[in-house]
Amino acid sequence: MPHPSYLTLGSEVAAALEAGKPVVALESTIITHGMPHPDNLAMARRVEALVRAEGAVPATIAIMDGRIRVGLDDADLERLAETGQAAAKASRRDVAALLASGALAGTTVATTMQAAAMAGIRVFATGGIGGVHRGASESFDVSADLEELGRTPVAVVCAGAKAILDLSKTLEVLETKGVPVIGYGTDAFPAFWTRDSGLKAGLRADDAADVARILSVQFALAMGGVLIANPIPEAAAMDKAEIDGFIATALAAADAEGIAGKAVTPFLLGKIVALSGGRSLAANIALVENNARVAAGIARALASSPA
Ligand code: PSU
Ligand code: MN
Repeated sequence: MPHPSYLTLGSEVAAALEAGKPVVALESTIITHGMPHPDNLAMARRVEALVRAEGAVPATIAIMDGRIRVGLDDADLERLAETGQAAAKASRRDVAALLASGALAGTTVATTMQAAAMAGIRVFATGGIGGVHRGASESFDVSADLEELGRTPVAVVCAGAKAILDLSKTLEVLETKGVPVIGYGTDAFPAFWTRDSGLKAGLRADDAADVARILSVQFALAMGGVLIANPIPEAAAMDKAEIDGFIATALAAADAEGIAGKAVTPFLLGKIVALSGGRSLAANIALVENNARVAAGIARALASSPA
């Protein structure tokens, strides 16, 4: 168990967990580094409301004032959204130093999984996970999200990995780490802004109960995380050729400006929002909302399935 003084559960989250009610973890790097203000705040609020509407309790996670906070109030969401990229982006390696300094930080998929597991939350919704970057054979840039999925028993509902990445290599590493990848209502591995990367997810589930059956076994065996790949809704999906063009332009700009390390993903996402005149942001918001709804359904199915 983590040292209790570093983990603070919101009262509603604590009560729900105590009573065995469904809870959905939500990350905060998507608020601080993934979207511009004020869209980030509207997204954070709406995602929490959608989780509630589906009968689960939202637990947005962040590092604030020397604590890992699980379950935030509206003032906390505002603080994260307004601070934006001036906040830290907390990956697993940053957690101790950020707690020691008391700095404000958004938690990535990796760190949110870690915190959710500490708190006893099994289901987590995000936009798209990090993965193997293009050119990783030279840069070695592989997201800590993949490592965390291999070792931490939390189900991550996403719209695939962000298509700025090398999706084929990302799936290879997920296989190496022993992570089941479940297409939700699809055989395909989705590509974040589009529904089909041309690659296969490997497993398929067609409803929340289907997913919960696999999760129950995975968690009973303490086998690590599970990726649930839920494609962006058809109506919100972008045109593949168009988004591929934006990605290529953004990658070239990152290269020209020498962007590296943890700055890469926020830089590329921001660039693509600008290039698309905000349309990629609208798609990103739609897919996160869709993931929140599906995650709440899975959390409900898991809470009512025999342990
Ligand atoms: N999903 C989104 N937008 C985001 C992210 C996910 O729709 O900004 C964030 C998550 O926090 C994820 C991070 O962990 O991007 C990946 O960062 P990196 O590639 O540096 O590991
Ligand atoms: Mn990286």
